[in-house]
Amino acid sequence: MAQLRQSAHPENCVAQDEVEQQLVAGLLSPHAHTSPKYLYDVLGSRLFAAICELPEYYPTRTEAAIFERYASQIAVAVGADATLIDLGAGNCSKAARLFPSLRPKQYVAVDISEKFLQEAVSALRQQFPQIRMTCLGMDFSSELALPLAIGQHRRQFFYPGSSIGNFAPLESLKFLHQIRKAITGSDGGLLIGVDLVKDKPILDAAYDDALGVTAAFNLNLLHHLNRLLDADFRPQDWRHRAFYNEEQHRIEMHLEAREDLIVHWRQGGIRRFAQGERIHTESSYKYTRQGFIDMLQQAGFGKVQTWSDERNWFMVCHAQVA
Ligand code: AVI
Repeated sequence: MAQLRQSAHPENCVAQDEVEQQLVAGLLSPHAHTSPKYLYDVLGSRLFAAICELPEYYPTRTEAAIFERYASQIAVAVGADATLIDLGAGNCSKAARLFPSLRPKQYVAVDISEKFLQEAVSALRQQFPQIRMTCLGMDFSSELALPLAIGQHRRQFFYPGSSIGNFAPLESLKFLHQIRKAITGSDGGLLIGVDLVKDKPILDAAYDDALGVTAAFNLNLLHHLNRLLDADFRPQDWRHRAFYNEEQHRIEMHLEAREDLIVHWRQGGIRRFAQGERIHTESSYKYTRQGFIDMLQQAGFGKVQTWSDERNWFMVCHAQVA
């Protein structure tokens, strides 16, 4: 299930006109752009799951291998009996794999679609009856306001998959700061997966795979926009473009017009695109180990422990409150 993803079905929870206003403003701007959350309608979420299986897309399996290899050290850092708060939980499978080693007291699954969470969590309840489980349907990308009923004790946030990379650095800092503020006691922390800077050809291939699954994921956004805006985008008029921007340390994903085009949407909305003009649909920032540790500390965290794979392609961090 998808990850900035906090918005698997944005139209279900944000007021429709707010969605429309945000999308139209992005499309009409000189450098057209859309928020990556709109990549995750039902088909988009399935395509993202397929991306995670691709040979070129290393983050998911590299992170899983780190969690497996260092399970006992990570468990010591997190500590038993925590309130494990899984941001963008999706089908909860990543957290569930850690339950036997982390042994949390309470598990709080947070994602945009509460219905989807309920299904995933009810299966887990039978498997792990000793863990109290709660589902929270909310879009935490703009504000992280947890209900008072969520345990204040040993809050350990879990944000895997390098979803942090889909925020621009300043937004990431703001988001990490919000997590820090939501950790009420002195014994909480954050367990987070971060994709690391590496050679451009590896990154380019991870976001432009030979089978064209990432291209389909990107182009599917146009179907989603058509539904949200009553627009007339034709995926065949657009080309997937994804590349690593070495100066900005980020993958940029765009849709590029194959020819001069006019797109219409509801209430007379219209945008001309010249051949080669692009819509920027996602950025995926890559960090250095020290750069990310500095950001965690700027956000108010204290001691940071990190674990990585042999190639140093991906990193799992545990940050304690200061
Ligand atoms: C969800 N997120 C961390 C993915 C990434 O790598 O930035 C989304 C993705 N976009 C294309 N491929 C994967």
